[in-house]
Amino acid sequence: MLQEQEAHAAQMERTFIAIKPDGVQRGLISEIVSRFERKGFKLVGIKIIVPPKDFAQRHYHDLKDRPFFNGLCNFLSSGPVLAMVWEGEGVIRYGRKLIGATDPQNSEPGTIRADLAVVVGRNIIHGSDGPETAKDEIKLWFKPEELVNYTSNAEKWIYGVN
Ligand code: IDP
Ligand code: MG
Repeated sequence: MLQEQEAHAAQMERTFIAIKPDGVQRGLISEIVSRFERKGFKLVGIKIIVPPKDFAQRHYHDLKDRPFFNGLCNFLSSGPVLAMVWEGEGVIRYGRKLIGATDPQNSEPGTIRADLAVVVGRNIIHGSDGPETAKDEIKLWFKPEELVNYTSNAEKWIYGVN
């Protein structure tokens, strides 16, 4: 039993997920949050903010040489963004699966972008693409005290570990 608990604890991860201004304006918050929640992932941080342009540039710094970088940063800072941290086993990789491919035209049906968006420049949601980016993005968007550590009553049913 202890081994199971340790294995479970070792696989626990956190990822940064954000609903971009298009998703917020289109009233898709509850639809998107519910997909992560029903899956069994745990919400440990959430806030709504309009990120300043320089903050958007920091968030997307990896893309600074791409032709769409300026438009992308203008867009991210054009309205409210719902910033979240989700926790769970494999949540970084599986979160990306729930989100779907970057271009909604190529995302698999059933994914958030396929079901709810049409073009790459308005693909409604962001998710960290790996453990390092997850760590950096969580640190950029949230202060440590804004993240909540708690045990959900559902966890033993989700993971089969007490
Ligand atoms: P990701 O959001 O799936 O991780 P990235 O390649 O990291 O995709 O790109 C970040 C964001 O930049 C995308 O979600 C999308 O909004 C935007 N983007 C990516 N490629 C293009 C493009 O070719 N034209 C316009 N916007 C793009
Ligand atoms: Mg990315």
